Amino acid sequence: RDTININNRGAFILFEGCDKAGKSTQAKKLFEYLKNNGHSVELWKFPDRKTTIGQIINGYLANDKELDDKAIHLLFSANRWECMKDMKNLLLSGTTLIVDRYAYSGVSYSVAKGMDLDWCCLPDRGLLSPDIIFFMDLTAEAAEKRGGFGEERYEKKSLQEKVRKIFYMLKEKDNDSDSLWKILNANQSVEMLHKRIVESSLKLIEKCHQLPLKDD
Ligand code: DGP
Ligand code: NA
Ligand code: NA
Repeated sequence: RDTININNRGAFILFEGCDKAGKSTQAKKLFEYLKNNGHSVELWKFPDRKTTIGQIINGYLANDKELDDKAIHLLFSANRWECMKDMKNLLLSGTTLIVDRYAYSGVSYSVAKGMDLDWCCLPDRGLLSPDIIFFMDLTAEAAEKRGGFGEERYEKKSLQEKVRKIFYMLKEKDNDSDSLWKILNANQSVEMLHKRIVESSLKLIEKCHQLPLKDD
């Protein structure tokens, strides 16, 4: 594991979970909170549909385009890789990054389709590691009640159930000694969740100032 020693770096805060779990809502609320309290902070989202690669991904998710499972998996990963340099520079310059989905979604959705776990993990090896993962946990039944799933490719109850199981598998696979994963019951009020997320994030940001940045 390579490490870069730096003082006063920003924290890499990740939100993960199934569709409809409330990741984007909480990521945005945390962003606003930190910004309003004088922190240097940016909000990022994957897939980043604005890049050339992101536009292909968008077409695939909208069911406009069919792509080989392995090809689309690699494109999702490439969409993260193309941002690494900018993310690293921001973190090293002291900016905290709040990221809405990342490599854990990358692996979970592909493995849920029936792809091999080890093969799926490989392309993301070496990406920057998050300092904390807020896993917004919601059952597929509860997700469906939130106005139902939309038209996009993966928004189906049976697939979401598998995705959720694989997220838990990835948590087990991470030897979680420094409690990277925070499992949050997403079936509670937006404000309760926000309060808890702010508390953990403030502690983390303080701690990260003295920690090296990890890429594994
Ligand atoms: P979102 O914009 O967060 O609603 O995500 C779009 C959909 O794409 C959602 O169903 C989750 C899925 N997704 C996100 N990242 C990846 C990835 O890296 N690989 C795969 N296969 N699916 C992903
Ligand atoms: Na979605
Ligand atoms: Na979202």
